[in-house]
Order: sequence, then C-alpha cells, then structure tokens
Amino acid sequence: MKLYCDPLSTSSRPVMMLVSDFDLDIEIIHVDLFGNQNQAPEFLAINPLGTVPVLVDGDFTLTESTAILKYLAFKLDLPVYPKALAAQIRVDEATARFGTTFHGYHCLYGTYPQMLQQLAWMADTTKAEMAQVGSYGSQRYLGVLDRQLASHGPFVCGPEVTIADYVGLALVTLADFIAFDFAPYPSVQGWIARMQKRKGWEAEYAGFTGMVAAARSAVADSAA
Ligand SMILES: N[C@@H](CCC(=O)N[C@@H](CS)C(=O)NCC(=O)O)C(=O)O
Repeated sequence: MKLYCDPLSTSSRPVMMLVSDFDLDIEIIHVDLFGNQNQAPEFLAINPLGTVPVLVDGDFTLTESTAILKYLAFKLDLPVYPKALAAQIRVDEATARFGTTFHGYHCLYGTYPQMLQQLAWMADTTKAEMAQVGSYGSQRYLGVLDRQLASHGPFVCGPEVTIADYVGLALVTLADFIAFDFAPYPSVQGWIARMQKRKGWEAEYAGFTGMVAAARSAVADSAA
C-alpha cells in the first residue's frame, strides 16, 4: 500500500500517526503542499481534488482520511476500530463530531484565519468575528469533551485508543498555532499529553510542532 501525505496537513497527521504507532508496512510518499506538488498532473491523476491524504492499495484508492483510517483498521485488524456495533458506531459518532462541527468552529473559524498566510487578505474585522464564532464553538465542544474524558476516558471513546483519538488530536492541537489556552479543559490536556506519549506523535508531529514554534516566535518578534 502507498500513502500520499504531508505531515503539515491536518488530515494527513492522523493517518501518519496510526501508521507509525503500529509500524504498518506502508510506503509513505511525501506530497509537499507548500511546494504545490498536490497540483502536479501525476498527483491529480490519483486524486482529482488534489488533497492529501490518499491511500492506494492496488487498484483501490481512498481520498478521505477517516475512510483510510477505517480501511487500515479493518484490513490490518488493528484494535482502533471496534467490531461490535454499538462500540463501532460510538467511534463513528465521535469521529464525525470532530470532523464536522468541531472542525468548523475550532479550525475553520477559530484557527485558520489567524494562522494561514493564504488568508492574510481577509479584513481584520472579519477575522475577529470569525475568531469569536470559533471561540464560542471551541468552548462548547471542548467543554463537553472534557467532561466525557473525565467520566469515560482516558481516551475519547473509553479505555482504548480509537481512530477518533487520532482524528481528534490533529484537530484539537491545530489551535496550538494560536496559543489556544487549554487550561480550562484539564481532561483534554491530560488526553493530549497521553496521546503525545505515543510513538507516532514524536515521529509524525515533528514538522507540525516545528511550524507552531516558528509561528509563535514570529508573533513574539512582531510584538516586541
Ligand atoms: N476531508 C479530507 C480533507 C483533505 C484535505 O483537504 N487536505 C488538505 C490538507 S489538510 C489538502 O490537501 N489541501 C490542499 C488543497 O486543498 O489544495 C480528509 O479528511 O482527508
């Protein structure tokens, strides 16, 4: 199998971390988004949307991170996607929540407008209003996640790591770019720390944490 991905892509990191955590025998092909390699004709022939991650298994191609995670879990019999109906749907529920509403508030509204150079053209008032909507949603969803982790943790769907944790971790920690304050959510903080102890964090999040550090020092420099 081949995985086309970029560690600087929030959708790639969950899959890359899973591959690393379980030492999966998958060929990793780096598609440099900043270098526009995703727009190369050869890559568009694989995924016409030009997005990563993409998994290619023979003549079977998948272009959505959560579908890839589920496929790998089934195909390689990984313990990250329960087989029992209720447990499996619980993981689907948490994964969908992260990927839809939470992603909208926390990432699209709350984080990207403040971090992406590509959105520098937005008016400051627009950015401020989006940040306000994002902050409302982050508080609401992280508050519930915090209580769930406290009562039914230590992972998002209970005692074991599931694909919901991989997806959630990439989205929740994206806000490190804007120095998001997780202090009001101690169980979320504990969960992040728990996930960061896994092998795949160090291996696959290094590029991300490097970019966060660079972004923060740029902000500190401009404030000085
Ligand atoms: N829903 C997709 C999103 C894929 C996606 O939009 N990936 C971004 C990186 S996080 C990308 O490749 N963007 C490049 C582009 O849109 O040109 C998934 O979860 O796999």
